[in-house]
Amino acid sequence: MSFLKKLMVTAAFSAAMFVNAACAENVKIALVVKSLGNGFFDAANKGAEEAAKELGDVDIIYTGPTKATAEAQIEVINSLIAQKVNAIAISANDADALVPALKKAMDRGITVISWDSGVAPEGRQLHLNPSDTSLIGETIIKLAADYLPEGGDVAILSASSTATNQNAWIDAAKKVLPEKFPKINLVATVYGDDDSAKSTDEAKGLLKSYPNLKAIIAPTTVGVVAAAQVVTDQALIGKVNVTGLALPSEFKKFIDNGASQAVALWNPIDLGYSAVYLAHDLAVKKEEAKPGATLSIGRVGKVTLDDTNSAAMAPPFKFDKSNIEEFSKIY
Ligand code: RAM
Repeated sequence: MSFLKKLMVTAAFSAAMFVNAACAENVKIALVVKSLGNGFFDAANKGAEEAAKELGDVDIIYTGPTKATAEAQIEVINSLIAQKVNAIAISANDADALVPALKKAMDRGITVISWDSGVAPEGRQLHLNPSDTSLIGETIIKLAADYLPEGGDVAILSASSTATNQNAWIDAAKKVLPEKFPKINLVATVYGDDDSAKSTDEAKGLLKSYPNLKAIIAPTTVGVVAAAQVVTDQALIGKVNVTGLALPSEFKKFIDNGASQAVALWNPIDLGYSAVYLAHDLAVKKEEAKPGATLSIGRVGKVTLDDTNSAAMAPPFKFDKSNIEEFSKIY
C-alpha cells in the first residue's frame, strides 16, 4: 500500500472510530407522548430538541402511539427497552397501567420520568407538572365563570377518561366549584380521547343533551379546537363560549371569530425542554431524584421535588384578543 493510501485508510478508520465513540457516549432519551399528531406534543418536542442541542450529548427519540391509550404506550415502552435507550420521559395515558412496563425499564437501568401527565410514583423516578394542579383546576372554571356573570350550565370535554393530568385538573375544578363559583352548574363531563373526530362527536352530544349550555370547558388542546369548531359550525357563537387549555397557534381563529373569549396554557416548549434536561441529568447521574431535592433545568431555572418526587413549573397564562396573535407565533 502506498504511503498516501495508508494515510487515507488510517484517517478514514480514525474518523469512523470517532463517530462511533461520539454515538456511544450520547444519551438516548425517548420523549414518549400520549399520541402522535398532537400539536401540543410537537411543540414540546421542539423544546426537547433545544435541550438536546444545549446539552450536546443527547439523541432524542420522539415517539408515541397513534391512539392515546395505555395499551399502545406499553408497546412503545417495550420497544424502547429492547432498543436500550438510556432514558424514557413519558406523558402517560394512565397512571397505573404503565407501571409494570416502566418498572421493567428501570430494572434494566433505564432512567424513567413522567411529565405533563403523570405515572404513579412506583413507576417513575420523578414527575414534572406543567403547573400547580389546583391552580389549573381553578383556572379552567374561572375562564368560563368570568364570562358568565349570571352563572349557568357548563360541561367539560376532556381527553381520555384515564389521563392522569386531565383527571387531576377536573377533580381540582370540582373541589373549588361550590364555594368559589356557586352560580356555575357543571352538568356533565365527557371524553374525546384527544382524538379530533371523537371530540367533535362528544361536543355535538353535549350541545344536543344540554340545550341551555353556556360554556364548554375543554382542558385539552385537541378537545378545545374540536368544540370551538362545532360551536362555529352550528352558529352558536355568542350563545356557547368554548374555553379551556389551548395552543394559541391552533386556537387563534376561535378567539378571532368569537367562539371563545379566552383560554389558557403554559409554555409547551419549556415543558419538553425541562423534561429532557431532567431525564438527562438523572441518566448521567448528575442529579438524584429524592424528596426535597432542587434540580436545575438550564435556561428554565430550578424545580424542587415534593414528597412524591413531583415538581411543578410556572402558572398558566391567559390568552384572549389582546395577546393571542403574539403567542400564536411561538407555540
Ligand atoms: C392535550 C394533551 C396534554 C395536555 C394538553 C393541555 O394536548 O391532553 O396532555 O397537557 O392537552
